[in-house]
Parts: sequence; C-alpha cells; structure tokens
Amino acid sequence: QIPKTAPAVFFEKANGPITFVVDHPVTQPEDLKPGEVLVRIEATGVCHTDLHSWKGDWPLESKKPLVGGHEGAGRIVAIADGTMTQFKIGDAVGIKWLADSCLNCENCRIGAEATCALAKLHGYTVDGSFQRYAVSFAKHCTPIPDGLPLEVAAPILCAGVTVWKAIKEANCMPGAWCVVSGAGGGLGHLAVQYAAAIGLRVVGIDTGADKKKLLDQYGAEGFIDYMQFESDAMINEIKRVCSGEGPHAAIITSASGSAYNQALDYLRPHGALVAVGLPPDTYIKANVFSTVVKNLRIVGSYVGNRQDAIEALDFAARGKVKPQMVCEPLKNLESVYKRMEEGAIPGRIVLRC
Ligand code: 8ID
Ligand code: ZN
Repeated sequence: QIPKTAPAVFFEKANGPITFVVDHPVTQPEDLKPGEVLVRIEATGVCHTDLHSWKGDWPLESKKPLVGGHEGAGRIVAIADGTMTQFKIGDAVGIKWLADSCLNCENCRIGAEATCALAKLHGYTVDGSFQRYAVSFAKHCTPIPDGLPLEVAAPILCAGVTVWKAIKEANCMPGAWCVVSGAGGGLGHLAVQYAAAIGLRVVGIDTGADKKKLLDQYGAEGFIDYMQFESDAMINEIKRVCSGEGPHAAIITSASGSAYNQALDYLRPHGALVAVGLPPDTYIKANVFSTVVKNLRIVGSYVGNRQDAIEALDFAARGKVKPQMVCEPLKNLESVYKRMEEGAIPGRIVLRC
C-alpha cells in the first residue's frame, strides 16, 4: 500500500526553480537502513529557515537536489528491519530540523544534539517534509500526543521547540519582562504564547495591524511597531513599556539583522539577549564596558533537543499554545516563500501533503 511515487517539492540549485511533482520516487520499506522509518507526512509548516535554505544565504552547504521542510507531522508507515524503537506502524510522529545525531558524543550526552558534529538536518542535509513520504530516523522522531491534530503539531516541531528552548535559555522568573522581536512571525507568535504561559510579561516588536491584532489575543502587554520609531526613540519606548527599566530578556526571532541592533541597549542589568533569528552576515555589536557593568548575557539558541520537543508539544496539547496558521496545498510553497519574504504572514502557513 506504499506507492512507488508521490507528490513532493524540490529545487536543484539555490534560488533556482521550485518544482512541484506528483511522481517523486518513494523510498520503499525494504530500502530503509536500520534506524530509519518512513513517515506519511500529512502536514508541514513552512519555516523561514526553508527560505534561507532555498536562497542559499547561510555559510553552510546543503544537499542538492533538496526536498526542504522540517516541521513535518505524519504517521509511521514503515520501520527498517533491525531498528530498536518504541514506535509502531501508525504512530503519529513529528520530524524536525534535527533529523539524526550520534547520541554518543559529548554534545549528545548532555542533550545538545543539535551541536553534534554528525548531525543530519531535515530539509537541509537530508530531504525533509515537503513531500508525502519522508525518510526519518526513529531515535529523533518526536511522538505527537493523542488528540493533537497533526496540522496543529506541525508548527510546534520547529518554531515551537525553538522558542520554548530559547525562553528556557533566558532563565527568567514569572513576572519578568520578556521582549520578543519578530513577534508576529512563525517563531515569534509562539514565543509570545510560551512566555505568557509561564507567567512572563511579554512585549512584542514587529510591524503592521495584522500582527498587532494577533499578539493582543495572547495577552501581550505591549506591541511596538518597529517601522514607526527611530532607533533611540524605540529604545526609550521599550524601556518605558517594561516598567521604565527595560526587559529582563529579549528573544530575537526576526529574520532581519536590524532587530539585533538595539537589544543590548534596552535590556535591564543582568538581562539576556537570546539570539534565535538567523539573518545572514550579521554581527551583534556589544560595547564591552556596558556589557560588563550591566552584567549582560548574550546567548545563542539553536533549535531544541528531543525533550524540548516533547515539552513544546505538551503545551499545545493542553491548549496553552495555539499556532496561528492557514492551511494550503503543498504546491503553494513558492507563493508562501514570496509572502514570507515580504513579511506578510502573521503566524505560520501549514501545507497539506
Ligand atoms: O534554531 C534556531 N535558532 C532557529 C530555528 C528556526 C528558525 C532559527 N530560525 C530563524 C529563521 O531561519 C529566521 O531567520 O528564525 C528566523 C525567523 O523565522 P520565522 O519565524 O519562521 O520567520 P517569519 O515567520 O518570516 O517571521 C519573521 C518576523 O520578523 C519580523 C517580520 O515582520 C516577521 O513577522 N521582522 C523583520 I523581517 N524585521 C524585524 C525587525 N527589525 C522584524 N521584527 C522586529 N524588528
Ligand atoms: Zn525552522
């Protein structure tokens, strides 16, 4: 019952044509290697990372031709012979950015699998979720809780996991102020919800009435439209909104570099800048004197581990976090990239496979 071919979207070179086909070859169960599973993807989010990957704007080589996508939710339809796993055929699982890692190096042993030197990345170094049947790795598939619709789980598998982990890195107590920059985007709108869910006081930075409206729903205590402020005025406004003293944390999920510029100036002493968004060729410029005397922290946060993924999905299963999403057919990927580039997507687009 596993077809020989199925729909997929791929590209052969950076910035090249984005091709939708209905007859992409499907890896057959007997061709899976030990440890691998075949997942019938039902829904996949489109992350801005997929757009960077197609544009080829990061200093990291990717596989070509490439089937992108790393927020895939589906069901296991085959498990390679000789695979040690708790999963059974029919189980709902997620496939995320981190496709596989050795689980044996120091990084993996401390639960930092994303920094494993042997890590494989879905939609980057191995094919991902922009297809109906994807090969993944049993040890890194994430179990999706019963009752959580697969299209709702999809955006959690990268955007949700990543921002949940980033909020943990900020290390704030309930009641602390947390600024989310890029707050109306895929990662940002979930960051606002996770932060609110653990009792942080949240201020969103982004632009446009649609994004403001979205964030108001989540109990954000402020929305700052970055297009309406000059740099110094914006720093003052952020400080003003956060009890006059600035936030305890700034989670930067914007895909543009400018969002990084002011964070060190508006954070209060002991504040944390958590770097999440990945604009190419961008530097965080920190004044050493003020970084030292304000006891600031600058922390990079790269996706999350298997446990972070389970925790992130649990918030969604309990209804504490709800992705804002619009479902569209897989063949719309190219048009989604256009809208994403224009910053015109509040929340996430989820493609049905
Ligand atoms: O593990 C990681 N660190 C990780 C995981 C997943 C994604 C990092 N990312 C990276 C992506 O590669 C991308 O660079 O996070 C970034 C955001 O991904 P996304 O949330 O999927 O992108 P989006 O939906 O396009 O949202 C970006 C938002 O940023 C706003 C836009 O308006 C949009 O709502 N924005 C921009 I562009 N410039 C801004 C600025 N100067 C800004 N918001 C505030 N200030
Ligand atoms: Zn992503």
